[in-house]
Amino acid sequence: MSVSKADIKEFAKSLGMDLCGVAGIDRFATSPEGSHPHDVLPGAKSAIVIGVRLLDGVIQANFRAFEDGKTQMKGVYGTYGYSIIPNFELTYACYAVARHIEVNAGEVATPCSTGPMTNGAQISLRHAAVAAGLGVFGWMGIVLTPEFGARNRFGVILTTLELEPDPMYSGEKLCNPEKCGICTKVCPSGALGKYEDGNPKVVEMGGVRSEYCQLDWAKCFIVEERLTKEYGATEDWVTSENPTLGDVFEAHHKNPGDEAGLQRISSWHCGRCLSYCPAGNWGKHFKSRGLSDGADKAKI
Ligand code: B12
Ligand code: SF4
Ligand code: SF4
Repeated sequence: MSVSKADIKEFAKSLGMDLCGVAGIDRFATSPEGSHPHDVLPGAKSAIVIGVRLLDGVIQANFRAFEDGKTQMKGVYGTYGYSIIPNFELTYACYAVARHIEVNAGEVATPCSTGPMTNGAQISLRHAAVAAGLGVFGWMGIVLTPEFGARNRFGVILTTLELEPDPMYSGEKLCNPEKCGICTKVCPSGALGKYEDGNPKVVEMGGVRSEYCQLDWAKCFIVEERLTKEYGATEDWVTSENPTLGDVFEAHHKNPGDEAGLQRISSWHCGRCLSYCPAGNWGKHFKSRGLSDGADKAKI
């Protein structure tokens, strides 16, 4: 039996996926060595990207924490918006799609890791989502879709099955960093550069040039993993003012485990950039329903 792109999209939908797109491997021509799809699956001809939206009811839990000080609400985001449900949903769906292809088309299909708790990053899922036409890089560096703004998570299946690629995204402009900059403003640790400071990352894929800010990983990690007292730790596990990734990894090992549920260290303490990004009709989803007073009300 052959398997078409339409079959795969229908199948992904039946698994609860909100988004599905296909990229040809030529769109990854500028990938750095080691993170090209052929480094993961030699002979891959297509990258299938699936995505789930994050529920409004889950994102609003972040607003209760950021705007009302109800920090226990972060568990809702952690479980249903970050490390547990979206990752496992995507992990199972990647596996099911890969299995569907191997069983029905007789081609090889490799499901990639989806994020926290699923061990490693074989390729950049953000780049793959853009290459599959699902959206664009927002200034904050993650992918915005017209349907859900930044509030998506992605998974990738690489396959030797040749599928017709979807066009690159060419719809309404989703990010205007020169006018917006909300992600940079709400980031508590200054991990996201300002548009006016220049020096963005530049990527060319499928004939489309994208720019996004240089993320300071170490500064984001410090907040996400609560590595200083300022962000809720019992100790300053990181003491340097300009920490390196090495400082952060060392701190990560020193930091004793907390009430992290299935993880040793809970890693969902932030997500402000994703939650307040206005793309994907943020006002209609949150402001007009009285769920958020907006980024200006977010306390650090
Ligand atoms: C590690 C990681 C982090 C790290 C580093 C983030 C980063 N931007 O790299 C930290 C902890 C800081 C982080 C934070 C968050 N993350 Co995160 N993270 C990841 C993870 C697991 C790996 C990212 C990775 O590969 N980094 C490797 C380094 C070296 O990345 P890099 O500097 O960009 O360089 C690589 C690529 O850029 C690539 N590359 C460079 N040029 C080119 C050109 C081409 C053509 C191609 C193809 C590739 C390519 O090659 C480099 C080497 O691999 C991905 C899942 C995944 N597998 O992609 C999720 C992922 C990026 N995270 C995600 C999310 C949602 C978040 C948070 C919002 C979480 C939160 N707190 O709520 C924040 C957002 C912070 C931000 N504004 O970026 C989502 C983004 C979804 C989306 N809408 O796009 C992802 C895709 C997970 C998922 N399953 O959906 N994250
Ligand atoms: S997740 Fe938080 S700390 Fe990390 S970049 Fe976004 S706003 Fe900044
Ligand atoms: S918050 Fe504004 S500048 Fe940042 S990614 Fe979203 S739309 Fe772009």
